[in-house]
Amino acid sequence: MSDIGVTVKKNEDFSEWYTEVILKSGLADYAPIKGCMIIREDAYAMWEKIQEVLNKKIRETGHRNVYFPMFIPEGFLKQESAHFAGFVPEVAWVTHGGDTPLEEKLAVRPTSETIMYATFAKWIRSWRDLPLKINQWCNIVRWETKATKLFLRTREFLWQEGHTAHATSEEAEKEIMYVLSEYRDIMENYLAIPVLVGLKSESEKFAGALYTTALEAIMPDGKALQMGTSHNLGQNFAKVFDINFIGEDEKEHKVWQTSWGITTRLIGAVVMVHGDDKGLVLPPKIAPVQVVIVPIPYKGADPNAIKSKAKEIADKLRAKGITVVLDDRDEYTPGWKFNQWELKGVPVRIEIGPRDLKQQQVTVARRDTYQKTAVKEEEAICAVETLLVEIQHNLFAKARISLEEKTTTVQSYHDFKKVLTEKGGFIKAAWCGNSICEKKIKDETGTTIRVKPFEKEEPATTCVYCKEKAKETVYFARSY
Ligand code: 86X
Repeated sequence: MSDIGVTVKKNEDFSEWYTEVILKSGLADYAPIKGCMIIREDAYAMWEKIQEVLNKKIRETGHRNVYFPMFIPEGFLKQESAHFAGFVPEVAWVTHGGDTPLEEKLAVRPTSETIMYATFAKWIRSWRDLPLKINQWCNIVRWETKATKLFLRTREFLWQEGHTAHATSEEAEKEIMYVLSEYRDIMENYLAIPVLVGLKSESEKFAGALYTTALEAIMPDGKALQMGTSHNLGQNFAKVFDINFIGEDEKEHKVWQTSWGITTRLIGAVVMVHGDDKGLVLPPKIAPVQVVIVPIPYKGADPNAIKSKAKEIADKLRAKGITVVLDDRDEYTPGWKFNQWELKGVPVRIEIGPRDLKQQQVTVARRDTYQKTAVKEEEAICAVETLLVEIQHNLFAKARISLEEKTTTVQSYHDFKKVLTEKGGFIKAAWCGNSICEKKIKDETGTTIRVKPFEKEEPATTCVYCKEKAKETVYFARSY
């Protein structure tokens, strides 16, 4: 048991637990390059599920997938120096082809605005070419200098980047809100992770944007995690890259743009939020395996009777579109298999033993609560379908309670700091809107404004820091 199962308790050393769960469940492995990781089969399957869901949504609304080169000529990034200056230390460069130095060095894309928007300028001529709505699934390289962490911060990661150009500001705004709501649907109804949605403050927004919106979740250690972002770029890039169109009014205009993205860090969030001391706990809607069937053989009886019953049930579940593994390997004991599939977070386990066979029933165990029930064979398929839905809901409900527990409203800076040391999480406080206060709070506590919620609640009172009149209520937190 010792080195197969998880040895660290989630609430004793969260960070160690996280790494151990990922490595032992086989989601990922370290790569022989510092700061890089190997995304293994099960994690990649989850990423494909996220792709499938988002692709379906955005295709229905007229977005198309594309692929741009991963190499960006230095000149492109320089054109846009105002926004990229701060990022330069993170850029990885290709300088040689074989032994020959390149005439112009090439950045390995840290994001694709510049190469895409230089091309938009060529593609867009008239209002008839708008809106232009594209999306790219690709890898991204950012040469992190901070400590890396599996899924959350690696020097290479996978993402999607959506980029749109519109004739009007209103259309761009609609796009941003549309993307946010679809992201939210994925996070809450697929990953079962509740999020706060709102605006970033001026100092936290993407420098190239008019404003940045984001979805933020809270992790069990009280740190916030940005789950996705959607920017209103206004005409900032249109000005730099000359993305102009002739309008219906026959005059020349600049386009209005948006960009938005989610990354493989979402998988890290799923591990953190739902996992337990035995390993992963995967929401059924993104689990690569939703049901595992473990036949329990017994001495002195026909193992084939159990195996063929197991096969029959597996086929019936598969016919309902459920992903099933029938683990009838003889070289492992049932107990070993239970541990292994629990480690991998499979939502439902079906056991079929001699007693079950005799009584025409199966034993159903759920991963989220460890509850085990005997179910009549003829009701088994329906019961499992219902159970998968229930587990999905239960995981979300638990995560929502955790978000609520980890959100504290404070009136004073004294309470702010007290809450931060005692439990962390989101700290909801009134703020004057001044970036000087924001900066002081950041320097003194390590927290940043994660989000300024769209839904404005109670009228704000006085700023938690300077005690001047407050402009709004915002959420602070330490973050990944
Ligand atoms: C900001 C902005 C935006 C499309 C998204 O957030 C969603 C998808 N892009 C990305 N950003 C950078 O622009 C950036 C640029 C360079 Cl050169 C870099 F090295 C790192 C960066 N990180 C973030």
